[in-house]
Amino acid sequence: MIGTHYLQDIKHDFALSDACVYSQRVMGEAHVLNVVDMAVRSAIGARGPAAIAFPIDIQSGEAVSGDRSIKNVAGHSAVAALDGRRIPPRERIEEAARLLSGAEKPLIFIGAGARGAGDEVERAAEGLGAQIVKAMLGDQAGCGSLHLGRAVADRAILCGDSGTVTTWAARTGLRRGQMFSFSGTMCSMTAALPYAIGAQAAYPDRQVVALTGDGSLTMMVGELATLAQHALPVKVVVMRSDVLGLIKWEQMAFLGNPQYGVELAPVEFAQVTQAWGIRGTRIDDPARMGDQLGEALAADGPELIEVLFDPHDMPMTPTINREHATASPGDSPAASRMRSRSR
Ligand SMILES: Cc1ncc(C[n+]2csc(CCOP(=O)(O)OP(=O)(O)O)c2C)c(N)n1
Ligand SMILES: [Mg+2]
Repeated sequence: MIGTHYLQDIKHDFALSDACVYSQRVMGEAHVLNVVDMAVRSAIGARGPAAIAFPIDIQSGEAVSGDRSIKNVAGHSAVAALDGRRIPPRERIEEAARLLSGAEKPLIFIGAGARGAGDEVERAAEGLGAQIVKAMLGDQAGCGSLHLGRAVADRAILCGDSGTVTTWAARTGLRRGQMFSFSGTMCSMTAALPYAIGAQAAYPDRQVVALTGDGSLTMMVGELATLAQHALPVKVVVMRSDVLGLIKWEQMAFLGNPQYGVELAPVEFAQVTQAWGIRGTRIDDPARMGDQLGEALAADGPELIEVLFDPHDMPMTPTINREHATASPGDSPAASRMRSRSR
């Protein structure tokens, strides 16, 4: 019924193509095997989502026993996953080495490309006497050069979200052995909880923490039901500001306007989750934050930890002075961002 204005008739492969590393529609039974192989290899090789649109008539067919296209040589498709590494040409490496060894104040800026190469990055930094600066996804490199969230477990997996919450998450700091991810390229809101669900399913023995905003959690609140349904012990920390904070600051700082249309109706998230049997903790007093956080993170099952934030606190100052640049993450814990609203 594709192309006939039938119910729910859209070009799924087109709709998903920008968001996926591979998106194809199956065109017949003989097409299935190769498309599935390519989708799996693309997802693994390019580390992104792959989508296959299956027209309903083909869903009930026989995939492998269908006639082969005469162009489709038997056995030319495979699912072998190779650990593909891109290695720059030798002359580029030598050029980089020349540049770095001549540098007076070398600085290494790493992103997700350094994933799994923490040891090598640290060795290079030591040899050069260089500082390491990490982009948000550079924390995947796992090198322990920065300060870390004290409350989370040694091998915790943190999943961040988009908003001013990203800037607070960036200041958490991680220890070696911990993992971090967020929607780094798409910068999509509502990533933290789905990422955390995936992480907890893949690593049932590790502590998984989702760091999200009240705007994001409002949009993905149904995913809390997934935690309850699958008894996934994810700890969801929601930074509650009653506002789409990042947009508010963009309106004021970039556009020079007063804030408009960004306020959220206040929601007591710690109460909402109790309907699913998920325990909720409300943190509104900086003095008790450490204890409450420790207790909630140590609990066995899923937890919702609602932290009240000052909606007027800027995610970044307009200028950076020496004090800002040298402050350690420990000097600006989330607690200092919190306004006591326990009135
Ligand atoms: C799916 C999606 N919709 C909209 C945006 C634009 N956007 C970026 S941050 C943000 C507000 C986030 O609000 P909240 O979750 O409350 O976090 P806060 O900024 O207040 O910390 C919006 C609307 C986006 N990045 N992704
Ligand atoms: Mg908010």
